[in-house]
Amino acid sequence: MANANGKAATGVSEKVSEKANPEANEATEIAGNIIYHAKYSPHFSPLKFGPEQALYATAESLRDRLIQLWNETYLHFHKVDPKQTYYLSMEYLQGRALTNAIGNLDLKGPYADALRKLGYELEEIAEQEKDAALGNGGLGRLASCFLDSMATLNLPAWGYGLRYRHGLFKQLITKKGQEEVAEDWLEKFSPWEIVRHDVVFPVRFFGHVQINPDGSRKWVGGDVVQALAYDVPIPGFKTKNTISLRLWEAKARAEDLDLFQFNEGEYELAAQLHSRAQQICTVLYPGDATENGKLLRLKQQFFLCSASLQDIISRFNERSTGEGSRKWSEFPSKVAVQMNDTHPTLAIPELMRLLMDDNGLGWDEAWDVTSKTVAYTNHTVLPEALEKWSQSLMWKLLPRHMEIIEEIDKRFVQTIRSTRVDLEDKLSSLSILDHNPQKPVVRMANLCVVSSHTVNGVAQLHSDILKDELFADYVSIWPNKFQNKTNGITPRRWLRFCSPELSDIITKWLKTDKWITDLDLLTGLRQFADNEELQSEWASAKAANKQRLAQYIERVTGVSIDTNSLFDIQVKRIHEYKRQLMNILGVIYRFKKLKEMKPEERKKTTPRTVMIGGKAFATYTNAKRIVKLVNDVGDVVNSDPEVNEYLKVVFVPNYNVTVAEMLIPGSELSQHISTAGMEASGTSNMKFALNGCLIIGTLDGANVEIREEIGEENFFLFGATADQVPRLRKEREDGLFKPDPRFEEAKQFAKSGVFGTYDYGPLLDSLEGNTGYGRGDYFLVGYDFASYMDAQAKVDEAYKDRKRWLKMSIMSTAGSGKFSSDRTIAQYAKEIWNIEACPVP
Ligand code: F58
Repeated sequence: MANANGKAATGVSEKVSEKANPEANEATEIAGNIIYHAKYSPHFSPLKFGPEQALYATAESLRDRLIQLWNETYLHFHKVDPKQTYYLSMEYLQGRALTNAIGNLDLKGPYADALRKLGYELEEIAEQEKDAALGNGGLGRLASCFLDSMATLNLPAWGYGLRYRHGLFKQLITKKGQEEVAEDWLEKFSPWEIVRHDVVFPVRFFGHVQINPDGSRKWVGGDVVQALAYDVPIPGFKTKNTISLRLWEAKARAEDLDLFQFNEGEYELAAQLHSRAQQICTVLYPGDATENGKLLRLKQQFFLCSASLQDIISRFNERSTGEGSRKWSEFPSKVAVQMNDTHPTLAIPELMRLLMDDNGLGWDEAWDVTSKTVAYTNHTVLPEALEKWSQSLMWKLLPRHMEIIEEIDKRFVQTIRSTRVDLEDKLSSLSILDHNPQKPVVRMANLCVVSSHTVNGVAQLHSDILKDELFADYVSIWPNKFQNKTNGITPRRWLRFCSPELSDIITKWLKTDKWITDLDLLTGLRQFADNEELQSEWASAKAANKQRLAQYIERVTGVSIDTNSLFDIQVKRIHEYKRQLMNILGVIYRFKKLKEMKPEERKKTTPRTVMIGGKAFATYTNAKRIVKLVNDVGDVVNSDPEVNEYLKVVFVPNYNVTVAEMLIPGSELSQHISTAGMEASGTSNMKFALNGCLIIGTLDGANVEIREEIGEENFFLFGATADQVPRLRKEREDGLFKPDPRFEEAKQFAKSGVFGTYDYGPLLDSLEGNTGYGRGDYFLVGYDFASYMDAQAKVDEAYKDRKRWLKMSIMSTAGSGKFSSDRTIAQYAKEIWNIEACPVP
């Protein structure tokens, strides 16, 4: 390397000599270890030590330590042999790992100094990292927050997922609106993962069931691919415990390449299995509009379940060496499997199959083990999101599993028939198999409920809806199976690391930083909410975060925003039930009114910057139209010289974890405005509230609990309640709905052509009429619009009173303690998994 001790091209401040030192704690040693990696774990030609090279070398220096901690943790778990939890999830939205690892290992100062010696700022290097987006939205991010809490709470736990080569698409905003581009987090490589060449399991697809002379059954034939493990270390905060997110990659074996065919020039044919194996982990959530797409998604789900369970079983058996083999009946006292939604449901029949066909257990024994091991978390009540797989597809891909599912269903139906005659007429909806002749399907949620020992919702309201509506009949069968576990977020990533300024103020006023792992301590801020000194420190931290955000917005959109305006943010997946359309219609109305005002009237208004961001599913047409509308409104409003001092509208492109870490600390108002009863929980609402951002929202999901915790006077509430929604929909159908004139005015204005030539007719038509597909305002935008606008007016008033606003902001943070994922995970551990902390000494 021309100049290993720093930036070759730009020069370096200090001479640092390379030295391998995985245990380095102090800046000079760390710098030496970084340079060692730049030199001896090279991924680039040796001439340059630019920011990118510095990132990889820095990450590798941390990885050394993480590997060491992981090994210690693994050995300790092996020795103590506690019950362990295995979290099965098709999604993890990990985001970047560098700042988080440095922060959790409590090495920020030394790493910043080390990099400075090498001529870099830590922040600059952190910026180089790609955002690992192996998930769609809230469900995936929840899984990642949970891993952080499991590690921090020293719980013996593992995350299992898939190593998608391309995570969630990158969103480009063009004249046409959203365009999707393949994401490239592995294009170079990920410095965090450790490939485990000794952890490989075969996973079969297709084939048939062979019946042996003794009556036992065996799944044979078909394609067999290999699942290879990659471990991503997950450090806990200020603890040695470092757990693992094990991601599976699909591979074919060398012998699966048909050399004869290859040499005949039949390259594709020769490598068929290789290419089919490769497809499995190519993308997150392959489009499932086609039969091929459905097959691939189902393959992904099974691949995750089969590989993970084989690994879990092998670990269970590993412990029996020397002590005689372990009894299968002990399995549930050593293993808890949590299914993150229905996506890993196939874990149920796969565990049954492995126990019966590979390990010789009888049905009753296998069922007892399985049903005491698995638990299911539901994340949605939207009927279109409840997974149903075609029976014929399942028979084709997983013939043995379909036999098992049929048997589970048959036994369940028999039990109900013999014990609950009153439920006879409910059986058609309670059974797992739906034999509807048009389209026979397997109802995955029903399979989960029937087979799991525990089923939980993700916020109190959502869990109540599950119990009272979706799963009400099951509750009458198993009253104790259903629980609530209100979601949470990790305070490390979502406050300590993304807003160090605000964190330092909190620590100063609470006189301790223990709140980082005991978030309820934030209530201690309440007593100071009126304190002028705290308020002024709070305001300057917020101002700094707003400044940083404004620079970011200008860089990515070219729009310059006023840091004195109210920063109003709505970021989440674009979905009609989340009602970004209501937000933008509100903005349109505001714009129209501003246009109509005299200049001196405008001066009396509260200036706002409305930021909206989120990805629309590639084939979700109305969601994409909403993205286009927001962008078009922004173009017009932002270039209007009369108005743009008082209103700016920005579509924040490519919303992801990293962008969230920039937006949330700089937010002052955030919108969580779903139709009541439709958002299971929401988790960004918690992140915003924790960062002292006020919420305008409906009584939906976790908003209800956030409002309870922070106080109703600190929450801008509006809208119908969940229990009113069915009646309001009925009234609409009956033609009884009378719209607020502001709503009509906003829609008319949107249609008038002021925002360009794009045809918004089809989008806005969803708000018209009383019935019909895609019409009749199913999400009640019209009904809620009036109270929404009234609440917005209250926001404008409150913002004018700076002291009042700051007090509300402090009260938001102070009341957010409940929403730590540490609390959520402690509840899962105690009330569902029955596992205990196992701290590495
Ligand atoms: C989300 N679900 C809920 N699903 O919508 C949200 O209210 C909740 O806070 C969060 O889970 C965590 O519990 C969610 O993100 C998905 O992304 C599905 C993934 C598979 C395809 C369909 C969407």
